Amino acid sequence: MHRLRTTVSRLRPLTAAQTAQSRSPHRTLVTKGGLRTFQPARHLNTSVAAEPFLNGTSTNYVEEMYYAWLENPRNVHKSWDVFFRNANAGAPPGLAYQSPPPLSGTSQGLPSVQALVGAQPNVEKLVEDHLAVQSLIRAYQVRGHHIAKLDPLDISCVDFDDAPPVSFVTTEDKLCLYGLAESDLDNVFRLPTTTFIGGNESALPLREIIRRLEMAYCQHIGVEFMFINDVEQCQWIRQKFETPGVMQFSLEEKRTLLARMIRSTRFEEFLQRKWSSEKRFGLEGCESLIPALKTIIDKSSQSGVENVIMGMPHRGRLNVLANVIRKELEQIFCQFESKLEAADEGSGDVKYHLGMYHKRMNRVSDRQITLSLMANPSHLEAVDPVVQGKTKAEQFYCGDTEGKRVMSILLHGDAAFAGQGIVYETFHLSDLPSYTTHGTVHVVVNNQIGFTTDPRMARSSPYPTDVARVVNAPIFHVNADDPEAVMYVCNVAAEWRNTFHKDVVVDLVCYRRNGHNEMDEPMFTQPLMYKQIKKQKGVLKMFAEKLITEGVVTTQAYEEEVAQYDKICEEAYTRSKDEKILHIKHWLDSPWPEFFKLDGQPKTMSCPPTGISEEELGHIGNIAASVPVEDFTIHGGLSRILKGRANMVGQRVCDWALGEYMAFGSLLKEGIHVRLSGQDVERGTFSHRHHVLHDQNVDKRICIPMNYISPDQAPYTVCNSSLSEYGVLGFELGFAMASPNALVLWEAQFGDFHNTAQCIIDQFISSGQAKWVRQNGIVLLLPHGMEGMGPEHSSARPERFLQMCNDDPDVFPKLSEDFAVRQLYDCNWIVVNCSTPANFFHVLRRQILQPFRKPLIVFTPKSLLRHPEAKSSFDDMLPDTNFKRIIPDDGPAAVSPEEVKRVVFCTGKIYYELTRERKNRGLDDSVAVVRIEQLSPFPFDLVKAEADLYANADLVWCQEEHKNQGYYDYVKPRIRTTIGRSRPVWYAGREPAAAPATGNKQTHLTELQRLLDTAFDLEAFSGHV
Ligand SMILES: Cc1ncc(C[n+]2csc(CCOP(=O)(O)OP(=O)(O)O)c2C)c(N)n1
Ligand SMILES: [Mg+2]
Repeated sequence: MHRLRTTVSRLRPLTAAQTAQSRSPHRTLVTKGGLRTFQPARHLNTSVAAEPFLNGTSTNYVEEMYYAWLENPRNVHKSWDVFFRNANAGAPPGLAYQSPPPLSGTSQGLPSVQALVGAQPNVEKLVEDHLAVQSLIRAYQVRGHHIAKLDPLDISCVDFDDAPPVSFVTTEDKLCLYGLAESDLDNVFRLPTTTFIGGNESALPLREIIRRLEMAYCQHIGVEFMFINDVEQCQWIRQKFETPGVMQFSLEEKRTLLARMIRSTRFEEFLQRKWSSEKRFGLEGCESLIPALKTIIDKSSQSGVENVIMGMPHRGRLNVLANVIRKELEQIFCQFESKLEAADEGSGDVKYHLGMYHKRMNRVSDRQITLSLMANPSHLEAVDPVVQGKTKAEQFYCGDTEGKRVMSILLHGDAAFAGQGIVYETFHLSDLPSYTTHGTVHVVVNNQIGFTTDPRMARSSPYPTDVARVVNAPIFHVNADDPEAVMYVCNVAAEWRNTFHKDVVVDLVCYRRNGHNEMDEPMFTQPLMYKQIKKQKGVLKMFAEKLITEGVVTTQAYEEEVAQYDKICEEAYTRSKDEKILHIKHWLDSPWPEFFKLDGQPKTMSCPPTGISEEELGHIGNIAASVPVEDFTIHGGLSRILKGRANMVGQRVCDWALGEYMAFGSLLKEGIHVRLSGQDVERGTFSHRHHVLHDQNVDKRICIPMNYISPDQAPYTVCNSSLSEYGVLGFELGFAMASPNALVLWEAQFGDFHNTAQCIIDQFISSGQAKWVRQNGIVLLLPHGMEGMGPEHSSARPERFLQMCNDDPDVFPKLSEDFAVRQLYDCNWIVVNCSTPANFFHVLRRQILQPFRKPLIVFTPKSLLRHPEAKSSFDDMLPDTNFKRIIPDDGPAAVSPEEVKRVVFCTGKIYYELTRERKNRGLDDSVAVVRIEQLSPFPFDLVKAEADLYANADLVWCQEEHKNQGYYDYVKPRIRTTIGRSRPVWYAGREPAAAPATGNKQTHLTELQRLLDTAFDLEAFSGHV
């Protein structure tokens, strides 16, 4: 009602001359992208209340009539003509409408309208009927997918609240739901601009309208798109599915499709024949996945995409490797041979987790294309953000700002897509400026089961794909037993992605012919489903029969094609027997050829000094203290911070934030891209960083001084992320995979939040290299420290990271000249807790200057950010200075070490509390405090030197964390190994506890004092054994 009022009240009378001149331009039928829209610009004095047929639901129809009349009064029925003329002439409310004149047999207006008019007794009925037809069309567009024949098994478990849909035509008796009757079926109705079913016709008989809608929306494709907010995008989709005859393929396309189906099907059959008792998570029941992917790739390649990065779960993975990525078959087959020796270090991984990288010619587009499938863990969907990060990085490094050259495809299982929260987190990155990959094509292998669980127990939404609606991604459900329909939607999906650069989902509704894996008995849990599946004819057979019947191929040609592929498999199988050694390296998804020697080894085993020149320190420091653009007003508080930085530069010292600045700035200057991502990282959670300045007077005007260091520097990316850890950390890990020449850092808001990303840490960061021989230099900045802030926000859980380090606590390593670097090379990740800005600066630079890549975990401070003593002189950052794995005591204790009674080993911020307490107690010459800055790999050599230096001292490990947490369990056995167990290693710290910290400030302080008392009570351990 409201909309009509506003529309009608905007209609205004036209003079005859105006009408003649300006009718057509006001009706925009086709605009950008084929969109047909109205732009109402006329005003007509009439009243809704006084014209009873002008009710709210007739808005569109009246508009349609009005514009048709504007184009040519003959386009509409005489009664409308009279009405609009009267209204335009300013007829008072209620008087614009007159009863229709009697119909004459002569032609007036469109023939279709004539037929329509002939059927309608009066205008009121005419309006109602047209509205009915409009809502009927809309109903098909919105909910046609509810009744589409999507399920090959026809046991559909999609549970709509109102299923079966009551307000739907499908049978003629339902016409009454729309106020239409069977007698209307042959009446002709003008089609609204929101449909393309007419093709070149603007009006159709109702019967034909329904038939075409059923063809478009209710066959083997179900299109879900009407929730999309963008009208142009909706129109685009309507056009793709509604245009008559749109889904036709050439003979050649059909034959290619058949060949792909043969490969997909016969590959699984071959594996089944040769290794019937091996797990392979076969694709049987969804063989059309292979042509689906190939279609998406072909179409994208034709649109200019050169690089496709894919992530997928177990189901059909070997088939994708063989038939999409084109991994050599013998390499796949030899993985089934259990006697193969492993050629690479590390654990390796099972065959259906490994990745792959391959550059080849795309036959359809005749262009080169690089395809990679990322290695992934068993953890379903965990690879999604990793793929997105890698894709973003590849786009970034080749200057592809719109995603025209690099794209990602993500495959999903139905249960995992609906159940795993990481899917949602990943979708929410899809349109964020620093995280978008400009559209991903998602393909769901919807076999209507997850392991043994059927969808009624596995999700609360009708479809497994509903999660995609949050980002307005269109969802194309398709019956996977119809390869042509699959191919069609995949074409549209690829076109959508390459047109709008937004996500799209293809839901392949299929079944799983066998159990979860080939050993599993599905009848235990899904007896009825599997009875049906046993009756189900294979899709290849059905499709081949169809094409043979259509005369597209002969039986003989089909059989020859099958035999030819079987032969290819047999020959590869024979060759695979010659393989004696298994090279995981052949399964690398992200090679860095120039970074390593040809054999994949690092080019050297040394790391140059990580310091920089005085001049550079001064220059970067000045940038950090400045606003390098004109007329930019920053906040007064920030001016003070920048002034403070300028003072520090004048005094040649750095605080934590400035140390970080020096590291980033110097690397950028050396051409290394730096990307810092995480929640609120631009300013820094603790308001210490301020890498992005905001103009206080101009909205969205920002300045990133770090990008003003030097004209030929690498770009600096600093980006506040969505409030996600799992998704964003995965993304950054993927970003770091693309190039070794980038420092990619993820910062947790507080360190303890990292555990919502635990899967990325456990499955990828800690063990990725061992499993997939793939290095990664990602840096995790985890704010950590007991500041009396309560159980949360205190601990980044160092114990967890240390527990996953691969160095042996019981073996004192062989020392060599390159020990420090070799140790780094051998470890699975580096764990540090720096106590000085200079050491933080060095460890960040070492990440890049070392000749290999390792993940780096940094427990970063909170109170030290502003601690007056936690500053470093430029002297500690000059050329020839390096990261210090341990920082020995340099006070009176070190002058007369033999007098020292105790060595307190510690790490991180407790150092400052220890030295203050030591001073207060006057123990500077009898207690040495030694900081272990690099916890892992453990600096056995340097700790030994310290223990030897203080030969008469007892040894204490002091930490502020609880005993069952922090570092104690990690360092104690290693210190003991270092000293040959000649002395005990005592503990000074908090007692074991369940929670990481107390919520009571007073208790916090009491605990702290108690542990300091223990650390400096030289008798504390006497008599203990
Ligand atoms: C995060 C996670 N939880 C549990 C599992 C164990 N698991 C392996 S496959 C599977 C069922 C997956 O179902 P679906 O996503 O529908 O894929 P399908 O096997 O049917 O292709 C489960 C639960 C897993 N791999 N990952
Ligand atoms: Mg499934």
